[in-house]
Amino acid sequence: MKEWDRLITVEEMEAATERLLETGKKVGADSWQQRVKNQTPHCGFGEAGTCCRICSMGPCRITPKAPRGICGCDVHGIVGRNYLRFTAGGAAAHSDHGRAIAHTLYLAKEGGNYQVKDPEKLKRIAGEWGIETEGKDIYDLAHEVAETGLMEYGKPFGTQRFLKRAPEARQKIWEEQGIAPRAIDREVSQSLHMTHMGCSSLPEALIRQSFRTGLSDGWGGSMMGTEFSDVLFGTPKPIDTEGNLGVMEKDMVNIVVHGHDPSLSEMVVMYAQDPEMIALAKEHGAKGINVCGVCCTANEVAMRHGIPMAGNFLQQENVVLTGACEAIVVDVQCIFPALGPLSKCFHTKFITTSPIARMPDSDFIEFHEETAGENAKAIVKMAIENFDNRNQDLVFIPELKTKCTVGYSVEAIKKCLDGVTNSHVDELGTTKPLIDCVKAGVLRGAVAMVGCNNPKIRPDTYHIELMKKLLENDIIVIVSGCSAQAAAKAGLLDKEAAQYCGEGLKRVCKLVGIPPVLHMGSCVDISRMMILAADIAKDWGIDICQVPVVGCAPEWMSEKAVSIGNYVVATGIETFLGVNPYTKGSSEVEGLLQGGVQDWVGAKFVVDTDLDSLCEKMMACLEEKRAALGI
Ligand code: XCC
Ligand code: SF4
Repeated sequence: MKEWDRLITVEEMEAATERLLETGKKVGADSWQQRVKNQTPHCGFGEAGTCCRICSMGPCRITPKAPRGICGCDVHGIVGRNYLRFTAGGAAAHSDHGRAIAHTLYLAKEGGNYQVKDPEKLKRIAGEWGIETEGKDIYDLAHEVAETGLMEYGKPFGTQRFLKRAPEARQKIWEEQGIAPRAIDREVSQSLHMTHMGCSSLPEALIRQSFRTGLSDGWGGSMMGTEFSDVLFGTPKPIDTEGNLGVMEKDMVNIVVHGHDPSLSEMVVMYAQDPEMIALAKEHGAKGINVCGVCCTANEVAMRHGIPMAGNFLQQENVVLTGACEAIVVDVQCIFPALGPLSKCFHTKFITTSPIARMPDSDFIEFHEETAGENAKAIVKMAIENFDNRNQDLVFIPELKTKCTVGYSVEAIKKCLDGVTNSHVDELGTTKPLIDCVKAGVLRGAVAMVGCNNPKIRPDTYHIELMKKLLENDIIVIVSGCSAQAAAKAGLLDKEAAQYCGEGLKRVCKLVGIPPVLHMGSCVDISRMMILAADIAKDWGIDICQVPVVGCAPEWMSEKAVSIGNYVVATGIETFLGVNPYTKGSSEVEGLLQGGVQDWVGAKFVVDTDLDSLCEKMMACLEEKRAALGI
């Protein structure tokens, strides 16, 4: 065994949390740790997915004595419908985020709050979509591409434009299986229709629609979210930053950005760097302004500006518990309503900004693209003025801090690879050197580690322990979302972490100059992973399901994660889950998701709540794929 001595351990993080919870007790704060206790044990029907409340004859709960609901629906129909609704919720959230970004792109203008930072990428997308670029003003083009993107949500005919990015074999599978996604809103809406009382109760139909809806997210809404964010804010390139709670600064105004949509956080970051604002902070006795991030927003601003990452999902209360958070500014998704009452126990301002995420006990500053500058300035100012109210006696910032290199977009990864081999093929680069490493066995394969924290799993342990095991076995890891932040907090995004890898991966990291865990961004950026997998398959001349790559969401919790799981599997990538998606109650639904769908798309879900066996199964799957390729 290697000595993972440079890493911050889960035990150290837990000790820090314990200390923070003591502060919490002093001020009478509630915590998720306490609420988990209050909620345990969970409802068995809910956990198995066997409770139906989609009509008011119910709720109907399936037991051996009552095997059907009042309408006669059996357990498989109920579990399948619940699963599809779960998926639809996730796809709706992700894709609505994508829509907001498309809308921001539509409003971009020369000299405005939002500008086109990556015109090349914009032109490339226009080219893919058959939009004329010659002689067009870049902002006219931005409007046209944004409008075309917005139409992807509701167009009456055809399938998602980005599907063409997949290898042809994959596109054919989607067509033949009837899961090529049409307009995004249509898939979400059809999912709700199919699960209305008295519609679908056939597991196969419900799972197919789950896949199609998921695909409309991964290859539709999320992909637009990612691509348009790159156009507006720049395509990420490797950049150094820091992770874990120690990134908060004792003597500065701390503004924590949390949520998902970079339209808000980009502006907050910009105004926090404004000399006028810094001067104001100094007037209030602070040394300056420190912006740091939580959840996916952290990933977005870390990748583009090197803003430090304070933590992931289950650490969101901790940032307030430090007593040093002047404002926690949120947009949408994964925000604990608990932040309202918690912030009231401190001087912290809990600032909500989106009509989509309204919460009690918050200051609501509605954020509009048109007035983004003023809104952001007001937020930063509010935080600065609040520095006066900080109670220094309550301040405790754990001394946990790591070095991280983040920002590995597909473009950046290819560029790194190009640098080594001088194999510069075209402007977009190639994945061939990576493929050669995999073929030669220097790398055994890749794992895309994604998703959230969930109190059902000791926070971050599965993410971190799985990554360590994989690295030791020469398996490169790409990460996004809260998994990326687990890696950041531990120190796995540090290039120095290469020392812990197997010999092959260590060599690759040194040669290419990368950390062994590559930060690919936020959760919508799992679309980057899809593009990478597609490009590898195309460069290799095989379909995605043959590539030695698997997906893993060991601590997932959100509906979005289920939507993601569906599109990752439907893209042909075997997906390993450490938490069951409320399907235990139906042998038919489980049979399909964890077996039958293999015949549709060449991949399936593997659910295993045991860390070691989850890891072994992943590695075995990669080895099977290698064997099938004869490598
Ligand atoms: Fe949310 Fe995206 Fe999950 Fe983290 S990983 S808890 S979904 S912030 Ni998406
Ligand atoms: Fe019960 Fe059927 Fe109504 Fe569901 S749809 S609550 S199973 S009667």
